[in-house]
Amino acid sequence: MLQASEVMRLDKFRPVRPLVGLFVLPLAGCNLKSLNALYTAGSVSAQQRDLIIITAVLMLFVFIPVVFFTLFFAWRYRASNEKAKYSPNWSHSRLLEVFLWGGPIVIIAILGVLTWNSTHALDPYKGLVTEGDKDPVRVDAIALSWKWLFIYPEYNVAAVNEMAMPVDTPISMRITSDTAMNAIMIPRLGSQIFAMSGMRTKLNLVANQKGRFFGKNYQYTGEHFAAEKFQAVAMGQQRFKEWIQNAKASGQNLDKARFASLTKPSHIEDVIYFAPVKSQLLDHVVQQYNNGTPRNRLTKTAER
Ligand SMILES: [Cu+2]
Repeated sequence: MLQASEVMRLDKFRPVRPLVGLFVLPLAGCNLKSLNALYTAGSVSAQQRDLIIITAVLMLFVFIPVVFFTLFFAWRYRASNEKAKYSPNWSHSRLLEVFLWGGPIVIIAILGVLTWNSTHALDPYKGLVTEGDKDPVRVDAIALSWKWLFIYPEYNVAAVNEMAMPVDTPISMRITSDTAMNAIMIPRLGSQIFAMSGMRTKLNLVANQKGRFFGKNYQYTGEHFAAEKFQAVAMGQQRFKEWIQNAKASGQNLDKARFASLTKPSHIEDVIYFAPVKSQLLDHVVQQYNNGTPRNRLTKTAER
């Protein structure tokens, strides 16, 4: 029960209530937990989140004084304020110059060091080292119209719309597209990497907690763009083995004809498993755009 005094206090906010509602309204369209890159589920995304927060806070050191002094000067030097000194010939202040230049220089210097270090530390092409030095699980992702195909070349299985991953284990992805340019991203695990036909890009990720994480194409491709989404499922080691076994048992043979039909523009709502799958499928998809050449100059630059 609210005390009478508390009701009074709440009432003070009555005039701003519609305003608060207005600001909160756009958030109603978000599923915050699955879309929010700040709600991290892996060490890569956790470091990216820290970067976002640190840089935002650094920017506040400029933003807050600028907004404050803009309003302050407008108020203080208003025409009706006769106490404020009127000095039309004023043009220079050493103290102000020190603040106006010094602040940004310090912030840019901090941002520069931060950017340099984190760009190298969080290079998506760099293999991840996790506790216990676990071998990474390889996943080849191919963007199709309008679905994602995930191939597990070590197990000769594949899945559409679902990317299984053992928890606390590095995932080493190779990415390409057999359609328009796409960009793969699982917001809670971090890193958006582009998928382009004839090219092979890479992404290293890790999930440090079990769960289902929303993933999708984040590069606008036109009609049916919204359908290009999938679930990344992080599970225990034993469950992952079962997932592979299940895919092997219930899978359809992903031969040339089946793959050709999969590449045709279509919506697939359910998860489809494929087995057996050629472990070199991604390479073949890349090569078909390069006259069958195993590696063109573009993929060579993408590979490090
Ligand atoms: Cu861009």
